[in-house]
Amino acid sequence: MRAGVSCMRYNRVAFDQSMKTLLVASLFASFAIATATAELPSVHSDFSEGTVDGWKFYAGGDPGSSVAFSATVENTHHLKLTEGAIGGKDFFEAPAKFTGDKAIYYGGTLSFDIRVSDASSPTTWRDDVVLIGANNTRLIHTFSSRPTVAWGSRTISLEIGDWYFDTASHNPVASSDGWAWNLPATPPRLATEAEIRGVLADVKVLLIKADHRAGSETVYLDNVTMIASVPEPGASALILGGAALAAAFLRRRRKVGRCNA
Ligand SMILES: [Ca+2]
Repeated sequence: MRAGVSCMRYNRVAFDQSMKTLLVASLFASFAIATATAELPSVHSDFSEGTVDGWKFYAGGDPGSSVAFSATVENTHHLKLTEGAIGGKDFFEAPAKFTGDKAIYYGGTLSFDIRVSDASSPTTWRDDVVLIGANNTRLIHTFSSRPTVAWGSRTISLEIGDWYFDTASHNPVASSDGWAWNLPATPPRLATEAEIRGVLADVKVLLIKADHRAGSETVYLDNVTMIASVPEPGASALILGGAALAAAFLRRRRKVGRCNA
């Protein structure tokens, strides 16, 4: 009899605790699901604010070249680089939001829209996109086709297979500012996963080439987007926390079930 009363009291307390746990677990679970189904971390420049959004002309190209916001042509609100002279190799340089610790972007993508004012007399330069990491380590991507006078979208995987690896010392031709941009006709080799992760862990510079022909030109850029392949570490911890609470609730329910039996 005493054992029965004790078990009833235990059941009531256990039931109350279970309900509280269920409530907390539900809140946690819904928050975790909302977080997990939310968009993956990303960085974006679509120039919709009507500014260059921090993008600039990479020093080392033509002294007379410049990067500016442009609202003309068909892609309203984009970036354009106008070559002031024929000579150095010009790049768009991404703002700070595209640099720093981008480790969670391994396995993600980098994409953008690009077009050129004149596709004649293409150069043989092969470094279409360059990611510079610590100690001048560089990941170099080469387009399989040239940009054209019409807007075209490019998507590059931030993982093994799409990036060549190089360091300044491996490059045979150096430009005047000490960087070596002119790759040999055959890029050195594909970057390894460790090398790509190494550069993404500490991105110093992201460059997109704006020099695609032997002669002056204007290059247009829009919708630059980096998307990660995994949620932020904080979101993962939240999901694990929700799962742990749900597990604790299930354990407690089983205990109550045994008392009733
Ligand atoms: Ca735009």
